[in-house]
Amino acid sequence: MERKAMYSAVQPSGNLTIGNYTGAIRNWVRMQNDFDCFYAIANMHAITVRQDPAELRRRTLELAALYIACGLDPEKCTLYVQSHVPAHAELAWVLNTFTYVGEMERMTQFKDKSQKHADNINMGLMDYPVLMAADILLYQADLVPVGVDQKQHVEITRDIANRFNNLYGETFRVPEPYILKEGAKIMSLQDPLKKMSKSDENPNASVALADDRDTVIRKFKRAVTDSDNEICVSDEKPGITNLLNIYAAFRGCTVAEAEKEFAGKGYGEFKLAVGETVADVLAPVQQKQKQLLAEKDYLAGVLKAGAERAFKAARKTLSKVYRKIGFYQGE
Ligand code: ATP
Ligand code: LTN
Repeated sequence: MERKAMYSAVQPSGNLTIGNYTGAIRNWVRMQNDFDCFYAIANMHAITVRQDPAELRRRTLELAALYIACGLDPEKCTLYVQSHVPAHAELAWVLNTFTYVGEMERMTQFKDKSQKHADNINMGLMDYPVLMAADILLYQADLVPVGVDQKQHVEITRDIANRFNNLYGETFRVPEPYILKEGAKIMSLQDPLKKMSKSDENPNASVALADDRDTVIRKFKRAVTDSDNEICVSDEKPGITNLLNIYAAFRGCTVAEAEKEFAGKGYGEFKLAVGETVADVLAPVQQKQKQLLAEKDYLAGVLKAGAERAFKAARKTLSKVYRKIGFYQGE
C-alpha cells in the first residue's frame, strides 16, 4: 500500500520558540517512520517580512541543524530549503489564478502582519497562503502537522485544491491539518491571551529553543499568572493553564495528569518544575545542534540530497498541472 505523505515547514525568520517545537517540529519527528515526510525551511515565506540577508542565510543553516537535532532523520525524511525547488514559485503562480483577492484579505495572519508591518504590506505578504498551498499540494500531502494558528491556511489550501480538482479532474490530494491537543497553541508568558511568537519584541514573552537553562528557569519564574494559588485549567486562569499545557507537552503527559501532580502545591514550586522540565528537554537538542553546525559540509550534503528528492516529487505534480491547464511542454 502507498504510504501517506506529510508536509510541513517553518520559516527561518527568528529564534524558534518552544511553541514552534511543540506545535510543529516535535510532531514531525513522531511521524517520520510511518509517512513519506517532506519538511522544508520556508525561506521564501520568510522574505514576506524584511530580513537581513546574512542573518537569513545563517538562520537557514541553523534551522536545518535544529531539525536534525530535534530528531528528524535525513535518511527517513526529506529535509530541504524551499528556494532550492523552483516548482514552489511555479505552482504558486498557477494557483494565484484560482484564488480570490477577497479570500486573502480575510486571512487572520495577513491582517495581523499588516498591522505589525504597516510600512511594508507587500504582495508577498498577501499571497503567503497561496505559496503555502503550493508547498503542500506539490507533494500530494495527506497531512500537514502545524500549530493552531496555521489551520486557516490549511483550510484555504483545501479550498484551492478542490476548486482546481473540480475544474480539471483529480489532480491534487486534499490535505488535512494534523494538530495535536497538547502544545498546539502555546501562549506568551507575559500576556497569556496572545500567542507565543518568535517575533515578539519582549524577550520575556517567549522561551527560545536556544535559551540556556538559567534563562529558561528565570523566564518561567517571571511568567504572568493570577493571584490565587490553585493550579488548574480554567478560562479565568490563562497563565496557569498555559504553564500546565507547556508542562504536559514537555513532560509527555496529559494536562489532567499535570493538574493532579501539582494539586495543592504553590506557584513557585510549579513554575520551577515547568522551567526545569523544559530546560531538560532543550539541553541535548542545543548540544546536538551546536555539534551539527560545526559540520557544515554534512549539512550542505543533507540539504542537497533533500532538494533533489523534493525536486523530483514536485516536478511530477507540476508537470501534471501544466498538462491540465494547457501549457505546452514539448512532445
Ligand atoms: P512569526 O511570529 O515570525 O510569524 P511563528 O513563531 O508564528 O513566527 P512560524 O514559522 O510562523 O512561527 O510557525 C512555525 C510552526 O510553528 C507552525 O506550524 C506554527 O503553527 C507553529 N507555531 C508557531 N507558534 C506557535 C505557538 N505559540 N504554539 C504552537 N505552535 C506554534
Ligand atoms: N506558514 C507556515 C510555514 C509554512 C508551512 C508550509 C507550514 C510554509 N509552508 C507548508 C505547513 C505547510 C508557518 O508556520 N508560518
